[in-house]
Amino acid sequence: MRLSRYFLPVLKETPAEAQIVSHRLMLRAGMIKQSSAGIYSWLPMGFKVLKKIERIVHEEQIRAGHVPMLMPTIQPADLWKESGRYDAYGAELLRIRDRQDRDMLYGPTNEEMITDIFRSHVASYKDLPLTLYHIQWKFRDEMRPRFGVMRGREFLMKDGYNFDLTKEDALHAYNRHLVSYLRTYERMGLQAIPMRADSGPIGGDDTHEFLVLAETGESEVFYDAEITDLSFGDREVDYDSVDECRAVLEEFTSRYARTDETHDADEFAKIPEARQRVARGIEVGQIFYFGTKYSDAMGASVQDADGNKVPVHMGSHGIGVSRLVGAIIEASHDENGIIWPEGVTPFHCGIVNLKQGDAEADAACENLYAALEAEGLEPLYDDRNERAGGKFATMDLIGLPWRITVGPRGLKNGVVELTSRRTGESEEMSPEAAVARVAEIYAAHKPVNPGV
Ligand code: 5CA
Repeated sequence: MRLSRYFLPVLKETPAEAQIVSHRLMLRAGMIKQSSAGIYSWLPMGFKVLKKIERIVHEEQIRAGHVPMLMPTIQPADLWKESGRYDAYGAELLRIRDRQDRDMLYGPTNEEMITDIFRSHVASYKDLPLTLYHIQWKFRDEMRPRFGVMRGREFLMKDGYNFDLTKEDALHAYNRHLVSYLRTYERMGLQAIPMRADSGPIGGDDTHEFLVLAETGESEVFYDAEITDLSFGDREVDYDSVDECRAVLEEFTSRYARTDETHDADEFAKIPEARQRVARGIEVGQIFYFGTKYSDAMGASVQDADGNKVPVHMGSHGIGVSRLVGAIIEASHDENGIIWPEGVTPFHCGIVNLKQGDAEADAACENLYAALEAEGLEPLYDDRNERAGGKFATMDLIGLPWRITVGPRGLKNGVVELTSRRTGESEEMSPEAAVARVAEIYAAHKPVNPGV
């Protein structure tokens, strides 16, 4: 993409309404525009990051054996009356009436709808286990939408639902989700810690939230410092193996780590004092096992091997896709702007032309652009007639992890400059070497297809 043809409405001033750094940077970098409280348009660069996150979520869900689909945003109220949540959910549920006077709602989550789909089409234990998921916009009429996309009213969520014959099978689905989530967040450059939480309006006894530690997080968390030494890395886990998934769950959940909702001061006190941590975190996902809550209420059962009709055991599992954009920025920025992890960066590499209009500099930039594209990478070329200082400031603000700077002086010696946004370190090398280096860096983050 050439910046002169893109739509990147960066702001010079820091917007007064934004209280936390990710919200400020998303506005300043021209990623989002508020349309009304807690509802945003995703401008081109914000949209690109959102799609990259979505793509990683899809890839890891499919790797875990979960099946993608799409349910509508608007749901009939009747389904929610069946489960009892139409009244129980409270004011966060946006109730709508259509022209036929039918009660509808904008879905805040999809347990009822997926249970309805399941009961209409599945009748035998032979069709289990099954996990269906979608990535769809949700609406919750939050009392206090704030912090930009962090607590929106309209937000994008991955929500998945497992259907199993027995509690043991459903607990395996729970563990499998935990493993796949660890892998998902790791690919986004995040450490997200599973913590014992409260299940709220979704219901059930077993639930973990995944929290990214950040001072601006909305949740207060209590944990054993040893937990931050754990890293999932790029290990391969056999998702069909009950033992392998359980081993990962035990490794990542055996130490004390809880949100304030489930915090137990006596248990916490048993941790050696030097390891006790009280901090704040951003909830980027949550997994639930709620047994037969919805299948009992809505008659979702299958025939078991003996011919008995039994209700299915279920769980639901969410990832805050749009919230993750903010969470990643909270975890990765400096005073000059965003620092995207390679896995989610909107463009792989910036190209800054120090002397636009200089025949040699222009040609070198065009060649770099073509060579990066030939490697399957997406460069963002700042080809505007602007001063170098302004171009650098924009690149730092929008946070591409790598930048190649091209100027007449370097070109005389056959070199360009490759700069890391994270460390600020620069190295001179030939244009070919710079392209090869950038391609090598991204080999571990194989370029992601836009869209699904
Ligand atoms: N049905 C279950 C799991 S599919 C569910 O709705 N879980 S949830 O309520 O925990 O939401 C899943 C994730 O969506 C949360 O972990 C959080 O990351 C994200 N989320 C929830 N509310 C908001 C909001 N108002 N704005 C942005 N993201 C949100």
